[in-house]
This record gives sequence, C-alpha cells and structure tokens, in this order.
Amino acid sequence: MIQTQSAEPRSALVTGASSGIGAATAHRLTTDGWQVFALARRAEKLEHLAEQEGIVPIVCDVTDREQVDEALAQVTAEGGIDTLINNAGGALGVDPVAQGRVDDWEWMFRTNVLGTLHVTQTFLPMLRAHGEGTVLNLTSTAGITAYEGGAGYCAAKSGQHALTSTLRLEEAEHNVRVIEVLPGLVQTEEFTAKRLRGDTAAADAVYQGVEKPLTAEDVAEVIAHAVNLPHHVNLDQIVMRPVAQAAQHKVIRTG
Ligand code: 8X3
Repeated sequence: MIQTQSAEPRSALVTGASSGIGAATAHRLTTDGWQVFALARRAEKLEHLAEQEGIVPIVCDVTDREQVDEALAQVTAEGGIDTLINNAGGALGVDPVAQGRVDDWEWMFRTNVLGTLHVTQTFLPMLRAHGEGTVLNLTSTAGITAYEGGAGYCAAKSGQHALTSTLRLEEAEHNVRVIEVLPGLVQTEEFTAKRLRGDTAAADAVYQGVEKPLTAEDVAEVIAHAVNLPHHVNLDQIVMRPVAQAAQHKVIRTG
C-alpha cells in the first residue's frame, strides 16, 4: 500500500475558494491538518471560511496581476506554501459558435487560462524553492471533449489543459509535480446557474433525473488524495465523472 505524504506540515493555496469545489477543497485539506490560504474575489463570500481553523482567507482577483503579487506577499509573510491549487474559473454561455458572445469567450479565457497563468507564474519560485512543490490545476472533461454549445468553455479549458501538460514537462527538473483533475458533471450551487446567467430553472434541468451527479466534496476528496500522495507519485491527469455520465453526450436520467 502506498503511504501518504510525510507528517511534515503542508500548506496550500486554493484559488476560487469561496464556494463549490474550491471551498470543499479548502475544508477537506484542513481536516487533514493542512494550512490553507483561500483566495477569492468576493470578500463577503470568504467570511464563512475565515471561521474555520487552518484557513487564511485572502481577497484576490486572479486575473489581476497586482492583486496576485499582493497575495504572494501575504502568503510569504505567513510561512509560504508547497502546493498551489488553481481552481478559479468557470463557464459563461451555451451558445453555438455562430452566435457565441465574444465577451463571454474573453471572460472564460481570462479566468480559466490567464488566471492560472498569473497565479502559477507568481508562485512557481516559491514552489521550486520548497524542493517538493505541487501544482494542481482543476480543468474539465470539456478540455478534452467538444460538445455543442460548449465551444467557448471547451476552448478555454482546452487551453488550460495544454498549459498544464506543458508545465509538467517544464517543471519536472525543478521537482515540481503537476497534476490535472478533469471533472465531468458536478452539481454545485453556482457553476451552471452562472453559466446560464442566473436562469435557475434551466440550471436545474441540466441535473434533472441524474440520480447522483458528482458533488464538490467528491472532487475535493480526489484532489486531497492526489496531493497527499508521496511527492514522487504524480497523478498526471485524473478524469472523473459520475457513473451516470458515461460521456459528455451520454447522461443517464431517470423519471
Ligand atoms: C464542467 C463539465 O460537462 O459542464 O466542467 O462541460 S461540463
């Protein structure tokens, strides 16, 4: 049996930590004894995390390099990290390419791709200096499979997927492992509602009849497993879906 990583205290930065997979990951890691710096854009959404021991909330928009630099200063002052979890991102719109809104595409590229770039570039020197650094990027099955109405999101996640694969090749010589988690259908309070511009009825329909979509906690469990493994074990790419979603186009619905 593989032993999990040593008892040495671990410390992670989690972006997009105010809700969904980010918040669940922050909670999950603290239960394993990690210190977690929880980054999010919205201060009021971070308040509930501040109450949990082991979590240091930091207000930061990952698309703003100056704010990311300020986050680095705070994390440095408070002991640093060995693990970076790039979770911030999201989807906007389900339009076909013919009608896709350029603003939506730009937002998706800024948050998913450039946000990951800003935070990764900023924290890489710290991760290299640690000697056993880890970067975990939360992408999506949309990054490896196209589907109708998904072009903007698929393109952004595909870009983040390519960034992640490249980073793994480049950072191995610095002993920084690079993990990619690619979830399929995950039901969270915000992801689909935001994508569908607040149309909660349409958002509910996405999950209708799917008995058990993945939850944020399911994904957090997998992330925790991957980063708790001994550092020489690199789970390169973890594709995870609910059993009811055999493929992007094949979702089993009951009722
Ligand atoms: C979300 C997965 O299937 O909505 O990252 O594109 S999907």
